[in-house]
Amino acid sequence: MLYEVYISSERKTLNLLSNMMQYPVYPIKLCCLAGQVLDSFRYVFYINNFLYVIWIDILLLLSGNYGGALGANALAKGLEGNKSLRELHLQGNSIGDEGVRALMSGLSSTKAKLTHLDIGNNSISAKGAFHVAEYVKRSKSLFWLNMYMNDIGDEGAENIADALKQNRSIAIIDMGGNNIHAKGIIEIAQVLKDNSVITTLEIGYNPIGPDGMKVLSEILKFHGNVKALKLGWCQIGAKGAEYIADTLKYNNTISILDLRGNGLRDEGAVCLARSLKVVNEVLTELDLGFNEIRDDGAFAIAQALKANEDVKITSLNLGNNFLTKFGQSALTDARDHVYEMSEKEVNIVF
Ligand SMILES: *[C@@H]1O[C@H](CO)[C@@H](O)[C@H](O)[C@H]1NC(C)=O
Ligand SMILES: *[C@@H]1O[C@H](CO)[C@@H](O)[C@H](O)[C@H]1NC(C)=O
Ligand SMILES: CC(=O)N[C@H]1CO[C@H](CO)[C@@H](O)[C@@H]1O
Ligand SMILES: CC(=O)N[C@H]1CO[C@H](CO)[C@@H](O)[C@@H]1O
Repeated sequence: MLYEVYISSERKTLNLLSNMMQYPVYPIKLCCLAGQVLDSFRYVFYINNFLYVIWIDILLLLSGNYGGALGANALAKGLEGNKSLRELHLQGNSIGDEGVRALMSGLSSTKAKLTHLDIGNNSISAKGAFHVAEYVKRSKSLFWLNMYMNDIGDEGAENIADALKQNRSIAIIDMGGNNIHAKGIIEIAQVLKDNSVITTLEIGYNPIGPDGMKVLSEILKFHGNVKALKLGWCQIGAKGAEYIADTLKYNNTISILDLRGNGLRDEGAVCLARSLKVVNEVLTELDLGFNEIRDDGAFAIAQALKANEDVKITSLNLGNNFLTKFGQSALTDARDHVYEMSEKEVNIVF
């Protein structure tokens, strides 16, 4: 197994090393064999007969190295008792449910204050999600959790939701591509009723459908502090667009909204345009790529941009839709109009 290791820039040894070598040496990125670091999360080496010990801050197991359950076990053992590690990136290493159980157990007993954990693409099912949830409940430092491209399903989502209700350190969470349906997303949505810490929620590539979108939208109307909401390829359709468009009319915090690949069509685009017309001072980036939107949808959005002096959008993606040159020039006109009226630049892609 090959690990990429990033080393603390704070340690005395590094300063020493820096002096020795007459140039700043950090942040250092080393590639080394697993065995060299796994036992203690230190990296030991000699320069000019001096022994250097460096504590490891960020560990990244290169994707596709096949860490497997065994690798995760070894890693878990190394974790126990160590304080230096801050970030663990293990995406794409076939860790599986058994491996993740060992790993979470190691993380639970380590003194390290882990802030970033990436276990994306690791064949983790609801069983594994249970162990992740148990760890999340106990962690006081975890800020960023990435579980994309596993298969935790609705049951796993419920476990994670349960953990997020109990503990409030995670601000950025990615559960994209986990076969989560409306049932699971409703559990996650409930968390937001009483959580102002989560600011980025990525749930793309989950078939939440209009029903999931409805509940999430209702809750986001009055609750939570989500600034980036990523819902690409969630099968929400025009109906789902109507729900989220309605939410945007209320006071909320959503600044980045990704609705790519949701079959919104003109109908959905018109709903969103209606909201853009009356509000939204917060929304700055709207991504509507891959949505079968035609000229009518583009006209509606162009009109909304012209009509709303307070609109704060700086980036609007309508790429990979069905616009002709008529829809495109309406959008270009709207962009020029906004610039003339307010000197605000809107970057429109089609
Ligand atoms: C997922 O991980 C496997 C190795 O386990 C790798 O071959 C594959 O490319 C990864 N997929 C993505 C999209 O990263
Ligand atoms: C909406 O937000 C503004 C500014 O944050 C605040 O003054 C206003 O009271 C809020 N309105 C509602 C209905 O929450
Ligand atoms: C800094 C720290 O906690 N270091 C410990 C890491 O783990 C080894 C054994 O696995 C201990 O000997 C170190 O003291
Ligand atoms: C940051 C935070 O909320 N930490 C809490 C996580 O949950 C444990 C157990 O419920 C608490 O002890 C922590 O204070």
